[in-house]
Amino acid sequence: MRIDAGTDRLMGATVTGLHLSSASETEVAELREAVYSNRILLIKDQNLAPKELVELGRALGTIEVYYEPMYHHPEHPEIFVSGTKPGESFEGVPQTGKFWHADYSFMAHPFGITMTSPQIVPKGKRGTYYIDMAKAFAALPEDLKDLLRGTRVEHSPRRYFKIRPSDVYRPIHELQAEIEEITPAVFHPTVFRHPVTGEEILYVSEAASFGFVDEDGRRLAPEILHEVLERTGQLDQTFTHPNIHLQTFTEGDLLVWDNRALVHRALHSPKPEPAQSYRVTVHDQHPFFGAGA
Ligand code: 7UC
Ligand code: FE
Repeated sequence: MRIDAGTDRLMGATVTGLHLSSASETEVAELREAVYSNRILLIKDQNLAPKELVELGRALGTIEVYYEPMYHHPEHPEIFVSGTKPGESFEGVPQTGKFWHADYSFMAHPFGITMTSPQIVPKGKRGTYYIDMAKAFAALPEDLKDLLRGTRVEHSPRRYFKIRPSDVYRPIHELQAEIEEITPAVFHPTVFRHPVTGEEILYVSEAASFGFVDEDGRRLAPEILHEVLERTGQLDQTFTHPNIHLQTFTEGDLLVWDNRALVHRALHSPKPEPAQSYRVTVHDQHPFFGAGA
């Protein structure tokens, strides 16, 4: 197995020569370590069957099954299906994650690792954008960093919750109330220590964050959230902000990333081309929010 830190100045490493079925414990330990030090691993030539993807998830930690069954693979609920494969008997949810977010940040217990296995990659523009929120935090002005440390940030899925087929003809207020009941807003530390790398992570995303609360429970001005999103690159509609990394991939690859340090945003083909990916998400051995949170 080889792990080559990429030439991209921002993040990512490419892994070649990994044979999962015969991988040694040392190799698996090396892989785990590499996820945190490189943020993203693009593992080549895997072509994992759904069952193998689930097994890998179990080998890495505890799989989190997505709370909304609409996304589940019919035979393997551990797999979240984005998009549809023509000719398949089930349909995945199209256009998922087309907004800056960290997976499950709106839950009380987010997971540390996200893996995706692209099944169909369209010929047109496709990939995933990432921003490293440790680097983004480090680059903020000192007074803004100080203002954010010790505050909490409100996270909720309410803005991007997808209408399900079963929601047709339901009054919108009923659905809104249901979202607040099933996934009530959570207040996470705005800045926490990464339990492995020790870096300070800014846990803020355009999709899920709804403002900051100080130690006395007072709301900070909404302009501060806007400034944080702007400075980190999450409001850049051109995706040319220096913090933004575009990760591309092909069929057969397996993408594994650090869901603590990164926010991501799917880039879906503007043309209605078939696209599909499988996702498995895993709680690793470390507390999500490291010390100092
Ligand atoms: O349909 C979607 O884009 C699903 C999205 C709201 N999930 C984000 C998550 O945290 O896993
Ligand atoms: Fe996501």
